[in-house]
Amino acid sequence: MDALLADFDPRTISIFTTKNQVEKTDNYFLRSASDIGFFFEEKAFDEQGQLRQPKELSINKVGHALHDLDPVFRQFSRSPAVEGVLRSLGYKRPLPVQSMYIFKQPSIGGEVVPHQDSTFIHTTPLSCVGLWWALEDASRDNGCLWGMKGVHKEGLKRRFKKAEDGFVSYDLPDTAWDMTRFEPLECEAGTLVLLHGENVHYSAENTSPVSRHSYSMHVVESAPGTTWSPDNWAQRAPENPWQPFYG
Ligand SMILES: O=C(O)CCC(=O)C(=O)O
Repeated sequence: MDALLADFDPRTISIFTTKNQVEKTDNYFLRSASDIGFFFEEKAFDEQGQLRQPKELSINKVGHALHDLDPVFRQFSRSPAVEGVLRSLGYKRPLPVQSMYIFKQPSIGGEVVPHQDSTFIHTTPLSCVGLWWALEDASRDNGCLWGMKGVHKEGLKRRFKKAEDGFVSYDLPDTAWDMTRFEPLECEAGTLVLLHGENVHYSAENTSPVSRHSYSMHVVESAPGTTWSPDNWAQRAPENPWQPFYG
């Protein structure tokens, strides 16, 4: 990631926030499904629109095709150990559809609001699983994940869909989640957290002086009988087709 950031020209700016995804037609965001895009923290800029600090401390996340396009991330994401996890979960032809390196920068790391991954990564029938690796210790102080036990049995609440004109939006308003049901998923660097696609999770703002880097990859079933929804925001460019693990 250090090497990718060193090569990145911060003049190609896009800000990432899960709060403003409604009705977004940001082509940079949509293209990142087939590419490696760089997204800045909302609080990274001053009133003149200039970065307050070096780009390395201003990026919110990098995604969403690291697992296919970057040799280092590809090797890790498609390693026998990861394949073994997916086999053990019963996937017949697992397809990694997106990957993200999230920085949770010290002091300015933005929140990720409560969501179900299947809202964004939809198949029929539902099949998404999130693999989330703590690259640094994650605690309540620096913005660890928070999950809700048992909520994956309560169904998918809404979808984030792309219309034919390229507009992406939620089909229903957000659920008023009972915040007292969330539990912190504090963990040490190196921990893998598996997130059922209908689990609801979030991470708070990082106001501490310590970063919380993580890498996550979302995988769906692609064996016959399961279909990738054509109105998902993430669709692949013809020159970079989906690449399942095996099967
Ligand atoms: O790393 C985070 O803060 C959020 C990650 C997340 O929501 C996900 O990987 O689905």
